[in-house]
Amino acid sequence: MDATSALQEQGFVVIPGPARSDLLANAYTAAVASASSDDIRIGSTSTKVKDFVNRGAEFDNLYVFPPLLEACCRVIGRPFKLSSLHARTLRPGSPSQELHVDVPRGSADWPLLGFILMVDEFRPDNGATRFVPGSHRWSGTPEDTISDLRADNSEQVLACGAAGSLLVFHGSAWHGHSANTSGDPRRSIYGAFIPQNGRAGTDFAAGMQPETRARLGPLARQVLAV
Ligand SMILES: O=C(O)CCC(=O)C(=O)O
Repeated sequence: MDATSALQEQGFVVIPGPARSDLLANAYTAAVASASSDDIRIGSTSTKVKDFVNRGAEFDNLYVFPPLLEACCRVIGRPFKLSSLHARTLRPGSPSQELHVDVPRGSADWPLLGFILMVDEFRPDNGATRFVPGSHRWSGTPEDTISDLRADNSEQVLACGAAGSLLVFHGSAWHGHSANTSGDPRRSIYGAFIPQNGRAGTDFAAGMQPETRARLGPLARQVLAV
């Protein structure tokens, strides 16, 4: 199945990403190490660092990557903008995340196009994102339908890929990270696009650093709505 059909039929697809995996890993390490504590959130399974629009030129080509914008055109189908771009390190020993959808149908932020850039390889043992294929077309949500949202689902499929791969998905697809039973962190940069009239998770205009603004071309300005 080609990438367009996979996204349409299954609700997710893994494609080659925009950056060399070794350069990406180095840039991620440096960006996370230099983040101030205000920008870091330590959750129960993951450590997150916000706003990767302002953490270096190495990340600029991600949110204007042509296959990602083409996926937005197909899934969102009207003018869209970037809503968020964060880093997530899923710590070793973390349990599965609850199956969920990213926004409710009917919200101004729907349809949402999600993406996850795999800084490390995503494998069955390190928390690869799990999806229930085709669920983006169902009207029900996991909360309405499933009693144990963390349990393995009989229909779930793991979105595995080499470091540097890009996972692109429909925000209505039932998904969540699986358990990281490996001894290593699983690192990623993740974000979402929403319709232009939706409410972005990050106000990129307010947080824009002068050096970032100086690098932005017309396409990036449009995508960031700045
Ligand atoms: O990192 C992942 O594999 C999925 C994360 C996710 O779905 C979320 O945080 O909403």
